[in-house]
Amino acid sequence: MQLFIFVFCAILQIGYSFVVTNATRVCIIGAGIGGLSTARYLKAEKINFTLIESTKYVGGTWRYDERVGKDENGIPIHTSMYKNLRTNLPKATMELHGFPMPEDTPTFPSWEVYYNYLKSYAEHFDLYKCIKFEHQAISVKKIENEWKVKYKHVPTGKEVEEKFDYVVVATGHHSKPYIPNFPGESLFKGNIIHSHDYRVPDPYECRKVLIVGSGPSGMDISLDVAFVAKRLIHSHHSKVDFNTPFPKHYIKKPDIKEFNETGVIFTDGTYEEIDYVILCTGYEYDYPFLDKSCGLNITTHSVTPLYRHLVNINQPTMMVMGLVVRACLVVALDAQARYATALIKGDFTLPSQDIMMREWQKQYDTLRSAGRPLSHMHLLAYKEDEYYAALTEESGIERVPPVMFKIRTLDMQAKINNLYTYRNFAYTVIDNDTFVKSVEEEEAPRIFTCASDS
Ligand SMILES: Cc1cc2nc3c(=O)[nH]c(=O)nc-3n(C[C@H](O)[C@H](O)[C@H](O)COP(=O)(O)OP(=O)(O)OC[C@H]3O[C@@H](n4cnc5c(N)ncnc54)[C@H](O)[C@@H]3O)c2cc1C
Ligand SMILES: *[C@@H]1O[C@H](CO)[C@@H](O)[C@H](O)[C@H]1NC(C)=O
Ligand SMILES: *[C@@H]1O[C@H](CO)[C@@H](O)[C@H](O)[C@H]1NC(C)=O
Ligand SMILES: *[C@@H]1O[C@H](CO)[C@@H](O)[C@H](O)[C@H]1NC(C)=O
Ligand SMILES: *[C@@H]1O[C@H](CO)[C@@H](O)[C@H](O)[C@H]1NC(C)=O
Ligand SMILES: CC(=O)N[C@H]1CO[C@H](CO)[C@@H](O)[C@@H]1O
Repeated sequence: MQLFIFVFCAILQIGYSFVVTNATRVCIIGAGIGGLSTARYLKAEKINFTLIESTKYVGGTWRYDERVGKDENGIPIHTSMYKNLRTNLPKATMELHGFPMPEDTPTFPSWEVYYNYLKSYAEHFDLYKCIKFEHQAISVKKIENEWKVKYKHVPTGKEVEEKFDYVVVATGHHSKPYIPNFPGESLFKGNIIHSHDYRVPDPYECRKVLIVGSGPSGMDISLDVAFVAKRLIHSHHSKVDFNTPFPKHYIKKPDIKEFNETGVIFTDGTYEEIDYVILCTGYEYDYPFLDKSCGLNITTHSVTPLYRHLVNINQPTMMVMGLVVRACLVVALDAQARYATALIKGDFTLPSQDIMMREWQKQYDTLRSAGRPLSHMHLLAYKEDEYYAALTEESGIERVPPVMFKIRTLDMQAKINNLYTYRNFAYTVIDNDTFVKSVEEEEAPRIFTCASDS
């Protein structure tokens, strides 16, 4: 009997595809775009799942919350939204499969318009009743052939343990701030926050503000704060040649050398007096609930080894969604959810663990020999469309059309040309490969309320 079980399990392990029955159980962690999409497709296939979400809400990071720190249940506030945020990608690249946004949606909607879209998505596919709100995953363990997931009802602390065949991790990765240490920062008398806690520009009115970092948040928050600040100092080392006509009170600086009581000395030896610092230094990958038995190696900026940036090679019944960067993340998440569903349903089987590992090792070696950091493992960038093609070729899911990548590329160019005007363009999809770019009516320029620009 024992031998029989062993052989049976071994067969299951080689193919990595269970026969789906009503007994197959999937655990989805997180009800942001990744978790909601996965729930939608599993539900359509009548595959049994449990979706746990630590807050009372769907939509993940898209639900703005004016609070920072902890919520009413003592859980760290997850969202990194700020009040004036508008999407940095046009709506065409942020639409979920077969669920168009309302006609009157602006090309670059506010967080609020987009969040309402996500809520209507959850309503349309009747997902609310499938979600265990205010339940937080606290431990995920692989024991023999099963996943043991422990989760907690946060208001009462009551813990539950459930067994699953598959685990889909969809907890996002824009929530735990990455905070570098700077020499002398403990001397500094001003206030330092991370962009995760940035909400409104009001506290910076007529102040001297230092923004650190030039990622999407660094660029966008710089503009938001510059409207009210007296002086906006932007420290970064991006090699991108931003052509934006910044106002005169926007001052570009290199990296920080050190802080003192009143300000910052930069690596070029110059000094600026500073009242407030906003660190737009990005986020850490953080999956505190994943036990060692999951077989993933998680560092600040990497999660390895993964197949297709999604499947945990050491435990291929676990998927970690949305790790890719420099991509249309929403359509990427949607495609990953369809791929995951096809895998669980048994529409296709994964290659053997050996083959997946060898492929991963090849990518790793290429990266390392090019002297690039491990974090670049998750970079899609110009390989984005190839990624969608590969997902489809392997799993048979409907392909994300190449037009998505094309629009993102042009939007990125427009952003580099002028951060103040890139949202004045509209992108209309014509077919899978083509789109039309047009100029929308320009908004009235916002004025700088403290600094004069003359
Ligand atoms: C400021 C900002 C602006 C952005 N702008 C854009 C944009 O313009 N266009 C674009 O395409 N993308 C943008 N993004 C990227 C954005 O992350 C994705 O659009 C998308 O929201 C990611 O969805 P997700 O489901 O992976 O994660 P999230 O939206 O982060 O959702 C994760 C969910 O998991 C829950 N959770 C976390 N831990 C647990 C746990 N232990 N147990 C249970 N539940 C848990 C959280 O409460 C949350 O609801 C932006 C991100 C940020 C932070
Ligand atoms: C899912 O599985 C559980 C446990 O076996 C069962 O109680 C429940 O009815 C199933 N749900 C569906 C929709 O099949
Ligand atoms: C901080 O350093 C600058 C540049 O050296 C100097 O001008 C300023 O007085 C220093 N501040 C204090 C409080 O020492
Ligand atoms: C995890 O990855 C880091 C970064 O590549 C590496 O230094 C470390 O040895 C790895 N740990 C394990 C257990 O594989
Ligand atoms: C667009 O692509 C989808 C998916 O590959 C395909 O089903 C559809 O026929 C294509 N449409 C056109 C007009 O080519
Ligand atoms: C995968 C599977 O077998 N699903 C079935 C579960 O039970 C419902 C209701 O009896 C069926 O409709 C599904 O096909």
